[in-house]
Amino acid sequence: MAAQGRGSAAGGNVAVVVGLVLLLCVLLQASVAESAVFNVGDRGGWSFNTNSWPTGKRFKAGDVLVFKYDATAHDVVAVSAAGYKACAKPARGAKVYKSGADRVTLARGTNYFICSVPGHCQSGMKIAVTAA
Ligand code: CU1
Repeated sequence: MAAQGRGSAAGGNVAVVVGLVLLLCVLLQASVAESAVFNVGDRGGWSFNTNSWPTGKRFKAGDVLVFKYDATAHDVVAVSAAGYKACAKPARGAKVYKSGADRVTLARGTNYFICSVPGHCQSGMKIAVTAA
């Protein structure tokens, strides 16, 4: 392939294009590596049985979780490990998100979120996301 193109104008152009495409790939990869954006629950959004969604995914501090849901039916509350485990009523002053399209930046360590509507957390509307 390289031998065929050598010396011809067409071969030179192909090499330039390939070089540019490679450069673009490297640049895109670099920007992705800085911080990733995850849609919680993928297409289903933030809903029941989302607790298994983080399984097998790799998160880093600074990555962004996007919670999409019907704001009249649900919310998102950042809770402690104990609050997550027990599906406890969030403590006063807990960070509550309720726009229906919330973006939350992950802190290093494990980040816990539940829906505070009674019964929802117990139905799996909870996630624990560990950011490296
Ligand atoms: Cu809910």
